[in-house]
Amino acid sequence: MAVMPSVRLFLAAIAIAVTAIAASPAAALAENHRLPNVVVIMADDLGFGDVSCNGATRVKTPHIDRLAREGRRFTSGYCSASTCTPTRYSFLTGEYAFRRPGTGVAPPNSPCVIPVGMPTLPGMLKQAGYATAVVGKWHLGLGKNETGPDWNGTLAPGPLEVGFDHCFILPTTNDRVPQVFVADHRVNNLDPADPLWVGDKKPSPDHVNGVDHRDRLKMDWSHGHNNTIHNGIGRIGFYTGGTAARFRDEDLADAWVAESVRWIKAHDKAPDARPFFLFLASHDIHVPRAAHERFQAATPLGPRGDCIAQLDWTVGEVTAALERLGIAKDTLVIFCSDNGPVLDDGYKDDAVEKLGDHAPAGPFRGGKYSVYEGGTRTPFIAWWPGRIAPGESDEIVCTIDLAASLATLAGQAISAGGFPDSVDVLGALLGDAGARGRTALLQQDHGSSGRFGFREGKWKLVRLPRKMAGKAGASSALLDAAQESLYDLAGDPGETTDVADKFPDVAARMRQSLEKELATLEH
Ligand code: NG6
Ligand code: CA
Repeated sequence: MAVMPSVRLFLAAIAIAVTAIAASPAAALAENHRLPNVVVIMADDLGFGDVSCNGATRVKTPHIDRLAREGRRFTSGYCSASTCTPTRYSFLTGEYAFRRPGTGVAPPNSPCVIPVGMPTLPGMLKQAGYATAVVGKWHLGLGKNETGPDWNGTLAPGPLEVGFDHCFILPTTNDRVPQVFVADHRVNNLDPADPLWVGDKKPSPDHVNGVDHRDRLKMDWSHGHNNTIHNGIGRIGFYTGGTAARFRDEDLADAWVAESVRWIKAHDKAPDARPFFLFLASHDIHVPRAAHERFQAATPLGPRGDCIAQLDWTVGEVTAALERLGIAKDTLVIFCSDNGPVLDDGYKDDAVEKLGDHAPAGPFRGGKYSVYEGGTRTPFIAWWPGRIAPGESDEIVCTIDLAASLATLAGQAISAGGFPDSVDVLGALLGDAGARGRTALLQQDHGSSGRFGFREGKWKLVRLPRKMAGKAGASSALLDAAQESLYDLAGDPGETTDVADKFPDVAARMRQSLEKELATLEH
């Protein structure tokens, strides 16, 4: 039957409407009868310039570059802090970490720093019907005692009490004790006859914990990383026992890739086939940098380069698994880092000696521990084949924004008081026409130093305290008379020239906005 012109027009109009709907996240749901999966791969201490899609030449990251080529690469993508614990706290809670004291770099026996009952990103996704898991470095504390959790019993609260269904984690960082995996509530492979003890005092005068292979990795522990030696590498903090549970540093990435792929697969084949959220928190390229033997000498940059190669492999394995399972088109992958780069972070591993002209922070000033751009402006890529068009964006997006953005993606209302500092930048992440990122972003270091960065559009205010209050006086340090500088990032991305005197009105306006944020310490 011939179609009447008016009917044809009508059908064309429906086709346009359907295409428009299909481009929205809600339509992705209608089309697939389920919400998209979300995988966040967070690297550790990876700088903006450490990946070849951001300009590195002496190390190649083909798998990360592929995500950038096929997805959206952000040139103003940030984490919220220039150290690990606060960035992870903010990523999971949508709250600036400086607002909650005790969210600085967590020690080996730290209790869980996210209060149970606080709205979290994984908790919100669970509400929306997602299966949720964290695999990798946790570094947000376990248990509730200041003296540490019951390492031989139930480790709670932890990931499972703040929104994850499953975890397979390293409790802190690998330069801190203990070198064991925690699977859900227990230390994996722990032999009850050989209990695990973790503490901050030397347990015996001759404590070295195992055979001392000081030369094996040519690590130098002069910075205090020599409390305990395990696998030939010195660590911060003391531990004894748990021998069967201990891993080899070289096997961390393999274990986490295997567990991530296993969990994705098990979940995808589950009869209910719920959408899933996987937070894969790689330990690469944090110290101690002991990549698997097959990555050793992969680049001319020494162990730091080996770990970049291992991280890139990790990304490749996870994306390959999504493709093998035929679910890449139903999965949003975000690749990011927890803070900017550092070379010598307590181990002499040739990172400085073999650096050459490699620029870990790219064109930016500073790195880990800094509130200059290099501390928090880090690799940031969003990949979702068939939904995110290939491209590049200079919109400001931050790991702290994933909470509010993914709430929109999952069609979830945010509970009262939840995600207070998280901005919905979903449109910018997906590359929707005209969608904008943040207008302003606060940048912190570990949180109580009084140092802050504040970016608004092209302007950047750096605020350093004139005098530091004592450790206990975190709040007075925050509000102490400060020394400020202003940079125009458009013409001076490297923050070399202070223009505060030239643009006093801009500086004053930004100071006011920043102080307004700082005045609210805790919600
Ligand atoms: C520092 C450690 C450093 C690293 C950092 C945390 C020293 C001298 N330095 O205290 O090695 O562990 O804490 O890194 O002990 S982060 O990426 O987890 O924030
Ligand atoms: Ca880190």
